[in-house]
Amino acid sequence: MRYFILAMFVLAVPGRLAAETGSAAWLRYAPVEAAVRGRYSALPAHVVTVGDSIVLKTARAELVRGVQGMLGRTLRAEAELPQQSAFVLGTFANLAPILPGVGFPAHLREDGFVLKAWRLHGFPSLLIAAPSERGVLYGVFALLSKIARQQNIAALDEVQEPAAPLRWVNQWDNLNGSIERGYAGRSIIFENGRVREDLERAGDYARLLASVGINGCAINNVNADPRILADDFLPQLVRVADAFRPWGVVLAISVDLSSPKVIGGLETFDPLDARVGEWWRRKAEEIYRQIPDFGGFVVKADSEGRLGPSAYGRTHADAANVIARALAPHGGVMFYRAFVYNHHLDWRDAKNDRAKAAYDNFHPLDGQFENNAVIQIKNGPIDFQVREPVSPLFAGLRRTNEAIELQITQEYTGQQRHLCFLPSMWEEALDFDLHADGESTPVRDLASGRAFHRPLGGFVGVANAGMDANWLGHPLAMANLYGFGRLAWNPDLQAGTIAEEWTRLTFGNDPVVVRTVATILVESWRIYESYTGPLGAGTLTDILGSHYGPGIESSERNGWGQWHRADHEGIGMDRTVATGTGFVAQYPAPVARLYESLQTCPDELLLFFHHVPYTYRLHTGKTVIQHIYDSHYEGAEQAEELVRQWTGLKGQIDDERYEAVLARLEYQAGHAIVWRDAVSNWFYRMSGIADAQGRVGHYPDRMEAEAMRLQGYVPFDVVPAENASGGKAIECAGLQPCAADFRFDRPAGQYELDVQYFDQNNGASTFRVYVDNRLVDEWVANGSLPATKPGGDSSTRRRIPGLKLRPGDEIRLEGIPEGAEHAPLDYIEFRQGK
Ligand code: GCV
Repeated sequence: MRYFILAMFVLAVPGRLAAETGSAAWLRYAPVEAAVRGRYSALPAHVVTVGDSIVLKTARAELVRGVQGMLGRTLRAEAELPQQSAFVLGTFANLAPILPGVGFPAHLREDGFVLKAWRLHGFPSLLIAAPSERGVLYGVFALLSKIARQQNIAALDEVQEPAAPLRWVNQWDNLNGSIERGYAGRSIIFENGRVREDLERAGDYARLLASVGINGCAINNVNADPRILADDFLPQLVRVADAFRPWGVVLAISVDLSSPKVIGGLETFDPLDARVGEWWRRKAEEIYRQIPDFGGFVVKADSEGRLGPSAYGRTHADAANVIARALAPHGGVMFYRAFVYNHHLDWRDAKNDRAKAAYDNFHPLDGQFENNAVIQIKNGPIDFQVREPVSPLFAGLRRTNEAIELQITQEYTGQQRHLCFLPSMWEEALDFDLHADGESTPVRDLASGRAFHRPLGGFVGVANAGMDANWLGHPLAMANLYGFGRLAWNPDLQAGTIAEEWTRLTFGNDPVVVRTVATILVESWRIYESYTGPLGAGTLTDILGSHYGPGIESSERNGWGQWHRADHEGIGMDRTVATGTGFVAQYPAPVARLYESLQTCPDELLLFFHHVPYTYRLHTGKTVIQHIYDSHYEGAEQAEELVRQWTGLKGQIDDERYEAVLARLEYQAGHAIVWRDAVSNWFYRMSGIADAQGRVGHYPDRMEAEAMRLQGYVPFDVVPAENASGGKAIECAGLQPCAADFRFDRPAGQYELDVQYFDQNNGASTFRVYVDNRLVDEWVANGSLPATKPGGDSSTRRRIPGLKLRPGDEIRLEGIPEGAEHAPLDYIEFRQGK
């Protein structure tokens, strides 16, 4: 009872915002504030849906739900057009005969919609009409979004249509329930080799996707398990399609090209063998019999160990077409990925270049693909790095459908532990003018099919949402999923507009909240870039492992081809025609000229296209090496600044989401320092050129753990050395608990103490900090970082604020190991006056 009273009290505290997990994402339908509610008082109280398809029913239910949530009014559903004002929902075909005067647009793309204020039988009404039922649903979501963002909808007369017909997400979910490059828990679709019994969350996901106009979802990893096409799997797929259907999201799957052999009982998967064609034809027929609105297949072939047409000396067009032909009679689409490259490239050959692979493989096949085949091209020629130029292949296919593949899941951009708002990057890629045929052809027009009048085209986002309540792990990462959908619908949108829209929907319309969150979002990509991947060198991460923490040398001397070629003299991949790999020649002439010349190549891509000495001066006047140092220091400071900006919102956002974001931003600020130190020390060691500002290698506020008095703890070398301060750390591998102590020898005062330790995922050590035997902090290192050993992935900061210290105080760190984690410690750092 006491708890109940306490709970009542907490709920009743005036102004306190109710806790939210983030599961509602941008579809919260939070009550509109009283001050603006009047704006919507004239909205109809009735809703009539003309037609009764499942999607129309969903549209009506969503409208009722949204209006109820935001305006506290229950719309009455009517069977016929009422003699009073109403929301009227329906397709043009159904509405035109009964609303003859309206005049719907004659040529609206499928999925477009009309929102129109109209006098119905003399009563002010609101029409939500579209060429397709899905368009009606999108119209409902658009209207509700306007109300949530407090827009005036009194005299609505708006027509919207998507830029491209295909707006899909891919999930890289494995049948066992794990997700490749997923950072938010287990799969919402699969569990233990089967489709989950409970698909409620899959349905909720489809609702989120539909709300931003996404109309297809390929549910399994492109490294596809052939079992997905086994006969006994189909009934399970039927259930997923059923969960998606009310939201107009078509189900698609990734398939393995060798399926006819591996699960089909044939001795071959040669795409030109008639038996193989027949196998795909029958398979497609069987699927469509049970899932008539099935979307199609995604294929990754001859890439990263996947089998492909090269096994039989066939082309990618042969492979794509045999499947496309099987899908065509049913209206299915065949997405064939251009991410084809040799990951055993000889790194000693300076002419080898992974960036050339997609164009080399697909450009010669232009015009040979079926009309329902779509080449799915990653935005950059390498692999979702923090900064890349756009793939030249976008301009290299004129008689072939294409789609741009963007990565929502932050594989190389902080894995949803760091904030990185990707629409800022995508906006630049989509706006980039490739000048195909000398005309203006921004990537958005090439990908959507507009530039070369292709029948199909579009946008694919690798989302990898998971079972975490907030879908993507970092509460602010959902802005990336939202932003992907918005850009797929309208690639002319600016990142700032998207950030603002998302913030209003996610956190409400308070101007300070909107300004702060939108600013944080918009700045975050450049901040992340500045401490992880300078001047187009690629994300300097552990290429061979997690793709998360720093791993500067991991890209070199192996066949993966993500080389930055840094040595003692200089850095960068020479991709010029004159002296390099010749990659630049894959771009249309005006773009090739821009990149070929050192004079015109933009600084931010310099090292992608050129190998230069560390002393080379950028357009900014700085040398490359000084830029590397400065950007890493500035980036780490800006990451700290994000924390400061966020804390200004305390009390203006519900505590649950406020704390969840704060924890991630604080972690990011600490890890940005790990990145900063690793990269700048590595380049200092490599170049031998000191930082003009004297920061690199000098840490006057630091006390190395190995320099303390150790009891039980033993120093060891961290590999690679730059991933720990001084290259060393201490661990407690023997008798426990262990301790490390020292006497404080700085001026008396108030200090903030940062303890840098390693948080592995194979143990949960306990750490305690004492000042003169007084316990001042204690924590358990039980995070879920992608690391089983001390290093750049696991290095983590614990901040202890407000410590009063005097010279002579004994500071003691105690570590109690657990599992394979030996309570490893790197250093502590003091900051005065905090
Ligand atoms: C699904 C990168 C990722 C892989 C991914 C691959 C792809 O290499 O690291 O996990 O595989 O891209 O896009 O196919």
